[in-house]
Amino acid sequence: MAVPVIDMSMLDGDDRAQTMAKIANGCEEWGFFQLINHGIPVELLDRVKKVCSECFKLYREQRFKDSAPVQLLNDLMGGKKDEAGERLKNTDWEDVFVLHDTNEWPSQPAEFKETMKEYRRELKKLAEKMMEIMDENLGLEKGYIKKVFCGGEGLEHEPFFGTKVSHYPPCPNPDQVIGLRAHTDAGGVILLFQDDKVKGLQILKDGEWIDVQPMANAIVINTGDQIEVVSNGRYKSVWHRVLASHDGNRRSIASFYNPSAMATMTPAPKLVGQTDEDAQAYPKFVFGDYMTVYGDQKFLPKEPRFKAAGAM
Ligand SMILES: O=C(O)CCC(=O)C(=O)O
Ligand SMILES: [Fe+2]
Repeated sequence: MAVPVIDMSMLDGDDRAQTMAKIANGCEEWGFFQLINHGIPVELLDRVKKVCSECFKLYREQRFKDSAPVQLLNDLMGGKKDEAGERLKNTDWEDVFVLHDTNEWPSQPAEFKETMKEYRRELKKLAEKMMEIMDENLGLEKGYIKKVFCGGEGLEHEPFFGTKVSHYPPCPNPDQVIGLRAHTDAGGVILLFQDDKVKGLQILKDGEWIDVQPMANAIVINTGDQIEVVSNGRYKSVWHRVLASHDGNRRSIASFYNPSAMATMTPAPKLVGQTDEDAQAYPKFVFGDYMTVYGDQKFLPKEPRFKAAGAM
């Protein structure tokens, strides 16, 4: 069983209908799929890999070696079993920093900022294209999901677009700590450029953890909690996690296209009906409130989060 791989270039030709159906299936049955021939130049992806790896070496590697997870694992292996073991359960073996439109970015290597700016511009366009494909597959008007993310009719809040640059350094004891604990993503559409050699990402499918297989130059798409809400549950936000590994420093660059904090989230009225099957399955809430709840409950099931945000 493998996550679907979809050739996006097929959307332009005679196979459009079939490709749209594959994407619909990816959203409905998997919540994750890999895009190939997505139009992001391989030359740009190569530069992104290079600047992110260099940036890790320059600023992050030593910092990671001094970090709490490394200390805790040392303690555990040195015999402090109970205390360190318990704390490691609430830790991720991950180095991470986030880029968005208004924060400060690393200034080295020299090409970092320019490369990542170009990459984010391309990825944001790809996210919007995927959202239009979802509009069409769900029978919503073109631009519906984006409009909701901007706060609805007549409102023009900026959706949030963030890029998380992660490394999962080699771990001497991957049985004792996980790369990133299991969770579902809070926001809208997530576009992941994962390492083409070192695996680690897994999704929960029919009760089993399965690998999202590394594939050179593919972009992995997954749908977050807010796509689940707008689609009234037709599209699911799926549990996933990252395993730590003994060898290799896994690089992964995840871009998040999320609603504005001010946007009101609720299932699209067109997708809500009168029968038990299509009754409204999610409350109405403000996305900023959802993020407050998510901050405390990221690694817990999502249903209580919807409920808590709806009550705020
Ligand atoms: O690193 C990955 O492959 C996944 C990261 C992830 O799931 C997240 O940042 O939410
Ligand atoms: Fe995630």
